[in-house]
Amino acid sequence: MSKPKVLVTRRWPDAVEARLKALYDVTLNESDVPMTADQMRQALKDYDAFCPTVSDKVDASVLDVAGARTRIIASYGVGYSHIDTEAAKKAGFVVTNTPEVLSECTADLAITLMLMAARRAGEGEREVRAGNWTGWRPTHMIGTKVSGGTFGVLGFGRIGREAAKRAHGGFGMKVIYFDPFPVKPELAAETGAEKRDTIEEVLRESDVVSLHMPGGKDNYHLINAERLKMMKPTAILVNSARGEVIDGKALAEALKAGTIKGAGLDVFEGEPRIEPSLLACENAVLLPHLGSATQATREAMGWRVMENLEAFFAGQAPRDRVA
Ligand code: 8YV
Repeated sequence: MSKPKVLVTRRWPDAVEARLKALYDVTLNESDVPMTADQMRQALKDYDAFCPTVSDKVDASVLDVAGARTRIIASYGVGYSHIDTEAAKKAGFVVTNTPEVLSECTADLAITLMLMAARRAGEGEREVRAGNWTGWRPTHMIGTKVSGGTFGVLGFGRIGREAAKRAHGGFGMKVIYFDPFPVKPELAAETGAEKRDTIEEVLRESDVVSLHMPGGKDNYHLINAERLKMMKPTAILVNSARGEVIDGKALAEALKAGTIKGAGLDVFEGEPRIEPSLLACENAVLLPHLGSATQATREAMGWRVMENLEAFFAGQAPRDRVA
C-alpha cells in the first residue's frame, strides 16, 4: 500500500520531520510566505493530510472544495481559530490541534511579557543600545512592582492556570479569574484563585491582566476602549493568546493617554502586520509570536501532530480532535 501523502505548510524541527518522512510521502512547503487560498484548495485535492499552522487561514472558502482527497487537517498549535471548524465539519474533514505540550512555555512567555512591561525592559534595552544611558539615578526609568499584586486571568484553561501558578508561586500574587466555563475547584485551589463572575470585575481589580482565551469571532475585540477604561491606570495588560482579542487601535490610545500603564503583546490581529499606532507606544512590549518557541516545545508539538496522524491513518480516533 502506498504511503499517505502529507503536506506540511511550514518547516518543523528536524527530528520530527525525519520521522514524518519515514512514515509518509511528505511535501514540506519551504517558503516563508504563507500559502494562498488557491494553493491550499489545491493541496486539499492532492494530499491525504494537510498540516497548517496559525499563519494559514483555512477559512470556509478554502474548505469548500469539490473532490477533496484530504481527510484530516492536523494543525501544529493549540489555538485553531485560523481554521473554520464549522465549515470543516460540514465538509467532512477531521481537525486536530496540539494542546497541553505548549502550556508551560506559553505561560513562561506571559510572565516574561508581564515583567518586561512592568519593569520597562524593552525601553531600557533600547536606551542602552542607542548609547543614551547616562548612568544610575534614583528616578531613572521607574517601573511598576508586580510582586504581591493581583494577577487577573481571563480564560482559566491550561495556559492561564500555568501563568497563574508562576505569578502566585514566583511573585506572591493573588490570582483572580473569569472563565465562561466551570473550572474544577481543585484546579483553582492550586493557586488559591478566586473566581469572578464577570470580565469587568477582573479588569477593575487586577494589577496585571493576562489574556488566555481562544481567538475567533466569539472573543473578537473583547478588550475594547470601554473595557480598557475599567482597568487601573497602573495596570499592565498581557496578551499571549490571540491578537484579535484586543482592539489594537483602542489599546494604543489607552497606552498613550495613560488609561493603563503598559502592555506586553506576543500576538496581533492580522499578524505579522502590527497596528502602526501600537508601534509608536514606548510602553508596549511587542514580541513576534514566541509563546511556544522553544526547541523542546516545538518538538513536542510536532510529536503531537504525528500522534494524531498515526491514529487517524490506523483507523482510530485521534486524541486531539476538535472537529
Ligand atoms: C504556536 C500558538 O506556535 O499553538 C498556538 O496556538 O499560538 C503558538 O504558540 C503557533 O500557533 C503555531 O501554529
